[in-house]
Amino acid sequence: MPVITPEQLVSLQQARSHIRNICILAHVDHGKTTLSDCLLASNGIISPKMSGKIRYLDSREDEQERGITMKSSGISLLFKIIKHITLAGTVDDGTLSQSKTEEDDYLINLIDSPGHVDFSSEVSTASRLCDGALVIVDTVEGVCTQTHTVLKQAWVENVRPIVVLNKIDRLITELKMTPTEAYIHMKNILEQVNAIMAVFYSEDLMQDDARKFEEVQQKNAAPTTSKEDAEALASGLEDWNLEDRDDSNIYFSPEKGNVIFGSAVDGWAFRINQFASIYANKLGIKESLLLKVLWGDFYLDPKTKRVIGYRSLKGRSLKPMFVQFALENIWAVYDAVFNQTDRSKVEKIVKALNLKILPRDMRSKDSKMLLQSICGQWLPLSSSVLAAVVELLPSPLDAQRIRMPKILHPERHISAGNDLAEDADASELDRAVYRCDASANAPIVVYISKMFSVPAKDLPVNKRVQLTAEEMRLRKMQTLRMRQESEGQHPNRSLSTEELRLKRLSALQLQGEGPAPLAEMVTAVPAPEQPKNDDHEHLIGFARIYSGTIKTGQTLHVLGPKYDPRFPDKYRSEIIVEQLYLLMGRELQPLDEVPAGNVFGIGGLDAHVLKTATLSSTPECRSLGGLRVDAPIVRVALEPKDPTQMNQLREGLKLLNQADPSVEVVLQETGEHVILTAGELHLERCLKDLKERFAKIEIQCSPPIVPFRETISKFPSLTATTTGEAKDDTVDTDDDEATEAKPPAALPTGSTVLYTRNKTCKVHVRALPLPPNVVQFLIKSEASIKSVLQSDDSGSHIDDLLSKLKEEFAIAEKEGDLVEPEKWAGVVDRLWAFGPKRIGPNMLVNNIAGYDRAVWIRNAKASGQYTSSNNNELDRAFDDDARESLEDSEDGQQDREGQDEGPVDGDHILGAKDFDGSINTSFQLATQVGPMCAEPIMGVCYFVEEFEIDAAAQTSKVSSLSGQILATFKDACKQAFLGWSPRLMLAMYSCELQAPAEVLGKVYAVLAKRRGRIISEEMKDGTPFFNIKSLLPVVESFGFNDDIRKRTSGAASPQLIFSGFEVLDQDPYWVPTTEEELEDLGEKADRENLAKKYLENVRKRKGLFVERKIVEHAEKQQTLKKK
Ligand SMILES: Nc1nc2c(ncn2[C@@H]2O[C@H](COP(=O)(O)OP(=O)(O)OP(=O)(O)O)[C@@H](O)[C@H]2O)c(=O)[nH]1
Ligand SMILES: [Mg+2]
Repeated sequence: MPVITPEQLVSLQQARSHIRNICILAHVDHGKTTLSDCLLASNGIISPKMSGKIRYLDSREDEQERGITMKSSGISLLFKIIKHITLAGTVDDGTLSQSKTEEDDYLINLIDSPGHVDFSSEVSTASRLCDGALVIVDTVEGVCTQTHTVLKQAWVENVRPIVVLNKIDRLITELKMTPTEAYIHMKNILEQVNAIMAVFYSEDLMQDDARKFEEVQQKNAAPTTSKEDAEALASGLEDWNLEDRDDSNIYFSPEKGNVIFGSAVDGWAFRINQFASIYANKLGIKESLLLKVLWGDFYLDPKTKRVIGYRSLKGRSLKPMFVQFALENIWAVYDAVFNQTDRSKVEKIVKALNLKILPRDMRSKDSKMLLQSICGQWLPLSSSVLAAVVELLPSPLDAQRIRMPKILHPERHISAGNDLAEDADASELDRAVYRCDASANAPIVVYISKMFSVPAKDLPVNKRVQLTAEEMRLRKMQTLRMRQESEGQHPNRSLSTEELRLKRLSALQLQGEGPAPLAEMVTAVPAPEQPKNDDHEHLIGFARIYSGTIKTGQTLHVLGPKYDPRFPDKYRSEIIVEQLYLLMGRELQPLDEVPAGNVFGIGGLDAHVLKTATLSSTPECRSLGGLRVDAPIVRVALEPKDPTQMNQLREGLKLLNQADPSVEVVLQETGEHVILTAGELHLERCLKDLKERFAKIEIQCSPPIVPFRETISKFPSLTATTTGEAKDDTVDTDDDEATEAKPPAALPTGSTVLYTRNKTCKVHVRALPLPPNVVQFLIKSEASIKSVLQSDDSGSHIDDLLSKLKEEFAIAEKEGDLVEPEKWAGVVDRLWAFGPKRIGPNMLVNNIAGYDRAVWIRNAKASGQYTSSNNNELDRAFDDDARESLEDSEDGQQDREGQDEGPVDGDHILGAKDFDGSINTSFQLATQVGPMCAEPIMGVCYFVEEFEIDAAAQTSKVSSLSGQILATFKDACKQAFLGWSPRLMLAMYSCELQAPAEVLGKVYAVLAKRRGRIISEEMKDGTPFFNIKSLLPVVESFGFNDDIRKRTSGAASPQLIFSGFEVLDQDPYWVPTTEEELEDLGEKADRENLAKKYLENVRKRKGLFVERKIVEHAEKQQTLKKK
């Protein structure tokens, strides 16, 4: 296998039409890294014998140990296509047609991504940089959750996919399917994949239609000037209704070439065109026609030698052509090879296929090896896959025209077929990006999708490089000479001219080095500025250049994800490009420049880029936006084992935060360092990185901290019939600020009346549970609520959101989900705020007689207090548990919205209007820190029924009262909450796993032990596997994966995906009261009360009061002692 040199690759970087940027996507363990091994072997990076075994791109130790990829990594490959070109000629004029061959080189920038859900952010970063994707589906497991996710990712990012049906060998050897069964099985899988694509397509279509309808309506609303206008409009309406949209290009079908069949581990793969070209001559059928019938229910009539369809079968048992001509051949090879006793069949096959198999391989007892060498020659995987890539996936020149408008201008709608690269209205910069312009004067636009860390010793400047033969000869002579001199041999002998020349040359080479050992084959090339600390970590940006040519020494602007060209001073810095690299898997190859359209690595950005960034030669460039990363769910607190090493930990955390797209590092108010990770495996990787690379210290890690939510049920509280009884057990917050009103018992459930400490102000709050559909709607709408809060003019968006909310309440009323239905009439029109963090799933509603406030944020807008910027500050104040990020710890200041600090003028009567902001703030605080165990509240609506200020207090300053009101109101919310029977909500994972029937019992046992709930159980067609979907509380999930693997001896491996919060229907404050209950469950019933157990654990962790009997059965212990 010829080794491809980096120089060959670099020279191809200029040929933009010959570049393909692709990533490999799939569900976990479907064979991505194994497949990339085969592609690497074709470039001589690894030996073909090792391909599929070493998983070269899994370069981390833990990746190799566990067999799971944990990061995406890039590598550049070269692919040669030899084209046979038939030169035109006619028989008439005497010139016969001739053919010649032409070689074409392609540069493939390949990114292998992880399939485990914990690392799904790595998939986002990979697909952002690529134009095409190989989506691998394991034919045994079929379409899995992550298959769906990666197809969606490719769809959203406009990345063109090719499907690879992998592990076909398992259908033959493990599942013992016949070729026909395998064909039906694979047909099913393809249908499933296409059904997913159809859903994406129709979703987009519906959105498109809705948008067009809106546009037409808006035009309609504008007064039309002429009859023609009106007609044009009407025809426009008809147009989009009748528009015939072609969706055929989105589906996968072998005849189109976008489906590859193969086995990565055995190194073979094919597309049906390969068999079409083999059989076209033999069958006397045109290749193009054969291509159309080689997949699907088409049969070759043995009598007529004609292709017939299913209907013409007329009961005959013919096999589909795909089975007869493709699969049966492969099955025959497997049969022959695994038949150890009779090797003659193999010899026959080898001869028929005209392959050259080494006699050593032929004689080998290792059938797998023989199989690999036969199949690898007959249907080499790399050629089939890379030919499909080159043929079907777009070059950056084509892809950027389609992909970049959406990435540069996500807010605009760009209709298909509009070529913006030639659009005169587009800016020069935009056009350069769409055209992938690499010319020297084109503006430079580079996107960095993630930062990854490389130990300093692995950087090319510090790498040991191979010496050439000449260099080695020189060195050898030099050493010999030195030895001779030192031994005093022939000290006075004069040197020959040749020896002198060599001596001079080698002295130049070995400047500053002592005598080197004779046998040394490699040497370190001294770097111009070698880092002093060799075990340092360097961060390299994983980047793609969309326009211009980036060169070392250039000065570029670094634009943060929030950068806006209208404010060029914010989120922008400048750098001088220091190092550029060709990504070669485990290695980096230094480059001087990279032209547009390439994926590459860039160093020296540590101080400028956190996770993603855009680099440009002009500040007019827009930021190419951050990536959507799912919120991490598993959090742990960390501390160094040796307390004096706190600084190292902080530095390490900073590096980790930068180098991992989905980890979040926070410094809590308590001073604790907390990291949030996507799952248990991700956490493990982060800890390993911290200990071994980033902080290099021993670290102690708390048990995982799982989030809970607090909510209320439809039933009155069991323990607190009057307000405040459960107080002792609740979170203690500024209680002394409030005093209770006298007759609380007369009020309906969930009501609280409190006075401020100086008795001048009365607040009356009532809490009611929100109906479930409204809660779900508020959770779903979080992003849109946030965008309304952040934008300055969003009139129509506010209306839109509120009308949808009204619809949800109407649905809840119809379904009978409202507690006290009469209470909810017109509730949306009196909406005050959402909370916590102003976007959460709880509502504050104004029921104060005489206080007319405009709905939601309209009120603040009307009174001029509201700007999106002050809102941002408030947002930050409540951002994730009021914690601060390590980077900008000074930003965590709390801000009270719209407070009027001035004195009150003479005739102004103080009322709710003056304390609108305080009340909102205390609602935010009350919902952020619930009364049960200080976790956020979910699904509660607080009605402010009364708010009165005494005549005596009318002369006070607003500022002096607002503190007391804030505390009292917060307390009132808390007590109103406890008027209902409270519930904990558990974070849930949805868990999907496949398991063979014989281990099902064990799987269920593990699930049951961990309080999982089975949702569905289906047998996978044609396989002995069951697909089990279940829900599992996150709090019970730690160690679940290992547990399942151990109990089933590795037969089942689950995927856990966070699916939201679910009510645990148990009152944690419930205690047995009747005699029977007392007898059965004991005085406290704590063993039965799971909610109580969870609650107490959280309270204990947070240092809150937990009622405990420390010594139980003390007498018994005494008696034992006496014995
Ligand atoms: N029988 C068979 N096994 C395969 C094939 N391809 C991959 N495997 C095996 O499947 C397992 C997983 O392969 P990987 O290449 O690590 O899978 P992956 O998709 O990279 O996995 P992640 O990166 O962790 O998501 C390994 O044990 C491979 O040997 C195949 O074609 N046939
Ligand atoms: Mg992998």
